[in-house]
Amino acid sequence: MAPRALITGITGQDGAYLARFLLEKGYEVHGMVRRSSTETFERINDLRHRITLHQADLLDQLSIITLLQNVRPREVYNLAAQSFVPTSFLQPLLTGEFTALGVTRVLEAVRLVDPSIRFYQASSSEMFGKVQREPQDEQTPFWPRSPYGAAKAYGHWITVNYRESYGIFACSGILFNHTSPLRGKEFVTRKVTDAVARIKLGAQDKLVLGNLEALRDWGFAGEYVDAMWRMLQLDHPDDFVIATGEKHSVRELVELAFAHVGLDWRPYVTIDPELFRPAEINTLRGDAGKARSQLGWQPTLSFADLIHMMVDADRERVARELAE
Ligand code: NAP
Ligand code: G4F
Repeated sequence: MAPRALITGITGQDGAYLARFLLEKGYEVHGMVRRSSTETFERINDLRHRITLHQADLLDQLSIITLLQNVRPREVYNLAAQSFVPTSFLQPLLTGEFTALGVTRVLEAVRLVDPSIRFYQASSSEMFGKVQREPQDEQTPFWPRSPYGAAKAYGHWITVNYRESYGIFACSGILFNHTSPLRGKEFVTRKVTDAVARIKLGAQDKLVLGNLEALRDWGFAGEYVDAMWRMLQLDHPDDFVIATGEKHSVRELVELAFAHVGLDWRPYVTIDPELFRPAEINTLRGDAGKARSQLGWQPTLSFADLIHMMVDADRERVARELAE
């Protein structure tokens, strides 16, 4: 019988890649979606006939319990969250409800319905915040710099706590920034590649950004979902940093994306101090040595190839939209 997995956040970037990855591995894939007045599900539209979607919400404990009772999955991947850092400063309480307490609600459902379920928590390098060591690994202390980072730190520790208290097979993947052509357009990588495509095709004339000096460790989402799955196949649950080990600035990202279409970025980019954050994370770079040795996982796509792939995908899409 095909193993059965449930993905919360299946409509997001990682959910869409993970659903494809698990289908290829022969899984029966179920996804949790929240009610909306307009159902677009644009990242998973091509998969709709191969997956089963169920309505539930991270805010509603009973809906998650009922979902697990109906689906009875072997693996649960908890990817759902309010994941945009600037929004977490504007809506800190809602972010705490979704991104922190939402984890406890899913873990409580696992504990009550079937404690043998294998559980993956989408933790984040945002927990390292004001970094205490470079590069960051599983032993590096956390110092979150946003309500989102603080909520993820809670989600991480409650996952460890359910493992230690109730023996639940619960893993926390501490993933550094990962992106793709399916990335939300509010995040800086996709904001830049979408703008470059539109500028090249004459549909936009400037790009307004915040802090160009921030450094991030960016990988490809399509490769990172493989690491999530590998964690749940271990003999014993554990926590892993997933990263490339390289860091690049937002400025480098911008230069690279514009150069790929033969443009100099300087005439197009302006800086708006409103886009700076109340507290910034200046630098992040992960050490995924433990994942390499214990999961056999390592990233292969270079930063330049990743950004070029995203610019190419946005150029194709924008050209199609302009032709319609
Ligand atoms: P994303 O594209 O923003 O997707 C977030 C998902 O969560 C969406 O499917 C969203 O549904 C769902 N969601 C939000 N609130 C919900 C609620 N109350 N009930 C049910 N579902 C809800 O995020 P992503 O980039 O795929 O990231 C996946 C996870 O990894 C997130 O937890 C994120 O915080 C974490 N993470 C991401 C990165 C990264 O660089 N991408 C790095 C580290 C950790 P709607 O479509 O309805 O909005
Ligand atoms: O793309 P970003 O918004 O991603 P950020 O804040 O690093 O968070 C992402 O990665 C985390 C993993 O570390 C995830 F947990 C989280 O869910 C999310 O996926 O911003 C990256 C950097 C920041 O330093 C920001 O200040 O880019 C800088 N930046 C400069 N101009 C900008 C902009 N960010 C955005 N979103 N928009 C700008 O115009």
